[in-house]
Amino acid sequence: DAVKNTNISIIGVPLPYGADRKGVDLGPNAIRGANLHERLSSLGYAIEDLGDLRVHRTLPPPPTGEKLKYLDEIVRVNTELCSTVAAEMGKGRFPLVLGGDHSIAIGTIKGVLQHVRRLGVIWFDAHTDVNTDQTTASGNIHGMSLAAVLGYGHADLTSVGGADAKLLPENVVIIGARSIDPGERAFLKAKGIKVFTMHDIDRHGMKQVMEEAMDIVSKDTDGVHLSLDLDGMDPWDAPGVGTPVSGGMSYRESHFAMELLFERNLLVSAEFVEVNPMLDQHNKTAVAAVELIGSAFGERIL
Ligand code: 4U7
Ligand code: MN
Ligand code: MN
Ligand code: MN
Repeated sequence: DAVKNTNISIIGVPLPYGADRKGVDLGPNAIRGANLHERLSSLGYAIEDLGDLRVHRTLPPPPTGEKLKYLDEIVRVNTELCSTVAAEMGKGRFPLVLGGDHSIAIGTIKGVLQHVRRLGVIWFDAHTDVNTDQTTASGNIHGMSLAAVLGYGHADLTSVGGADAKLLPENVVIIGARSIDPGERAFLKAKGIKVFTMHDIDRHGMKQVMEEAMDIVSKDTDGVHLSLDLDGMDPWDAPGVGTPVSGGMSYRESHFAMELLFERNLLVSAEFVEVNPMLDQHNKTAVAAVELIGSAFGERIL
């Protein structure tokens, strides 16, 4: 009745380029500042904080209409993240990655895949992040990361950590979606990816949604990764995100989901992304991230 691995390696990735929005690079330190270490230590985990990966601070703005903005730097950072995550898992440690924008899921997941070939993924998000260079309207790579780890999109993105390491669509579930682009809708349908939308959460409740989701991601897999975009929560509770969408998961719904996840003991790795302190109110979103992490690692009300 605990996360199997009690040795956690924290990896900060202050990457803003996938969102093309200033401030999300400050996410890792905002999360640390909301007492991440203390929360995990008091739960009995042994923490090692590896600090932040190096990200170039000054890059020229991409040309207008660019379909893959800041591709080279995003690929460079994700490649480094992939090796870092793989190395920590090689030491038997649990990688806890702090974003940064959601493009970092590419490096995290590709790194985890080096150790857990049959990997399940729970993708908490208002969005589904399955655009490709062919379908994107924004050119923002944080909207393409799930497609990339499934093996679709620009070759520079899909080949991070090796093109043949990829997720299978039947091992992925998306929870909390309420903003899906037309090209993404077609992709999700074609690949048969299970999406629990906000409508499904309203209709069936978080308990049933999480039970079904965990059944799916644990079937024929050897571990589960949690990729949690804070914009999955309602902007009332998590205002510090670059692409807020109304009607999200409530404070309790999202906590309850994490508590249920802990009970099933499935996680081998996790990342919390898209915290933007420049858009936040009183560090509310970073605090929410730390509270969700606490619940996912075993914190209980009583
Ligand atoms: B996030 C969007 F068009 N789909 O591609 C896009 F709505 O990681 C948003 O979930 C992507 O925050 C959001 O730009 C990416 C848009
Ligand atoms: Mn999102
Ligand atoms: Mn996302
Ligand atoms: Mn976002």
